[in-house]
Amino acid sequence: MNLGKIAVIQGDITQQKVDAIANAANTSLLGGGGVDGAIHRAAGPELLVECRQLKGCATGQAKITKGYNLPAKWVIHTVGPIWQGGNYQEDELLASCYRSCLAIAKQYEIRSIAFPAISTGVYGFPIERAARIAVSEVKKFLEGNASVEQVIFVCFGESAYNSYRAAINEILQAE
Ligand code: AR6
Repeated sequence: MNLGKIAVIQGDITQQKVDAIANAANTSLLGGGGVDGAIHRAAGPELLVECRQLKGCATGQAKITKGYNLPAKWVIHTVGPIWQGGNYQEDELLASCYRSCLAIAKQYEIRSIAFPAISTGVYGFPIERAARIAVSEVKKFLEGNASVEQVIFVCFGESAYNSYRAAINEILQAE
């Protein structure tokens, strides 16, 4: 599915040939399971060495490193909220992750960026709700910034893909 600057695909984010990939990390930035583990494995041990120097990252914020052995030049590490039922600023913190990653992308003149479905794995954020937040934050950013030319949502599996397609139909095509 490709709508101008925004694309949704099923696949593995570590394989994406883009300027930057986002990582769904934790506040330590020292690696973990899920997409974080996959990114560290594919990038190689130098990624952890650079991450150690960053001294962690707050929830909703983002920090950049090089991509090392990844096809992507950069990794933008962000920390999504842990879902606690929806009354603990989870929506706003997740939106802040996308905004923070895109602000860094702009600063580094990154033209293409791929995002995983931040917080929707171990952190338990409902995928449909997360997809709507992701799509609407990216849409808002692209409307105000011309430097980023391509945003790819990389879905791990068909059900995430379907959630993103639904969000895109709702948010982008409702105009
Ligand atoms: N490519 C694209 N998406 C992936 C990949 C991949 N290779 N692998 C998993 N996903 P999660 P979170 C999807 O749990 O919920 C880590 O341990 C996955 O299906 O990786 O933000 C961190 O260190 C899901 O849709 O991240 C933190 O401790 C999405 O990526 C914690 O997990 C996010 O799932 C962060 O939890």
